[in-house]
Amino acid sequence: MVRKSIFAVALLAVAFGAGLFGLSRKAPAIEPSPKAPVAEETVEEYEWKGEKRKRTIRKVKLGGEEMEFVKVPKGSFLMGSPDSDKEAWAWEKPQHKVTFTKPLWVAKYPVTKGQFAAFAKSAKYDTDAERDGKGGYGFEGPRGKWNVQNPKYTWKEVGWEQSERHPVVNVTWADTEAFCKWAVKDSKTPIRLLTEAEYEYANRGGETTLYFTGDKVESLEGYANVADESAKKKWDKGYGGSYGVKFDDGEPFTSKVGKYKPNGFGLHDTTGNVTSWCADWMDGVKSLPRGDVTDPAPNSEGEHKRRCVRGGNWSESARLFASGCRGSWYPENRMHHTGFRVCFSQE
Ligand SMILES: [Ca+2]
Repeated sequence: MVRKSIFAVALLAVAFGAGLFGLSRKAPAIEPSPKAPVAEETVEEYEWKGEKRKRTIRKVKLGGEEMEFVKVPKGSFLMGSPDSDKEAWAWEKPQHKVTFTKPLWVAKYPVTKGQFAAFAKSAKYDTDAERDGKGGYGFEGPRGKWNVQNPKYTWKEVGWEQSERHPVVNVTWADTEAFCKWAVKDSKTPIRLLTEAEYEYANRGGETTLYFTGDKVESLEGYANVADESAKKKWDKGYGGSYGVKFDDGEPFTSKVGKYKPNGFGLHDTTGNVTSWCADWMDGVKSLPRGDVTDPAPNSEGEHKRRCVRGGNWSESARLFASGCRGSWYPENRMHHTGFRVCFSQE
């Protein structure tokens, strides 16, 4: 199922997308955005390739705990893969300039199992995998099949040990939407999924290389949880063998968020660990927009069959970690390698 990822374009019309909040500001009489409490900002140091940098953090109270958001500066970047990249898919081109006119607060990590548990408990929410009886995907070890669908697999159980700090998986797009709606209400902050343009901008962290760490996949060592040597030892034959990246990141499956070093903007796990659902629709094989765009809304074109995903995960390797790589799943897909990250726009 993973490999069926048909990659395509897509854009907009998500109930809680950037477009809606943009609209809300222009027409507050219709549905005003929630008034977020003034969150305290703190500055902390992190290291990017040996250089000391500072990131501004807002801690938003959510489900009785705090979720950290990092201020991603406004700015422009070249979205997509360059023509010189012959391995890139056609739908990653043409490269075009995207400009964001406001900073974006992006969660420092993907949503964790603990954060999702707080939501499920508070909202009395059962995920699609729990409700429809089909379940999600899991690993049947000790050296078994890595990709098995079974009703017993849900966000709670995946066949390997998960702590509260592991990223939540086995969630559908609708599950992420339910989480965001709850989060908006609970935190009074317009929390939502990232658009794919926002995701790529945040993931690149100001870099223009193929991967956010460099032009070679090995540059991700220490920065990302990928299909690596440790995965090869754990998985059944036929997967991981010729597929894995040639370093050992110590994690055959998902890993606790923040285990690896952050990117240039100070965000962790933007590549690898879990693939992230994005707000856009992405149907068929389409190219990226031609020409420059500013503050693009999530794509709403196409047949609305598939939602965009970004970032690559613990079960994938090489090209799928390229910052310009675009993928999509059916919104009802629930997989043990896909979770989500949230953000909110600068008020
Ligand atoms: Ca790994």
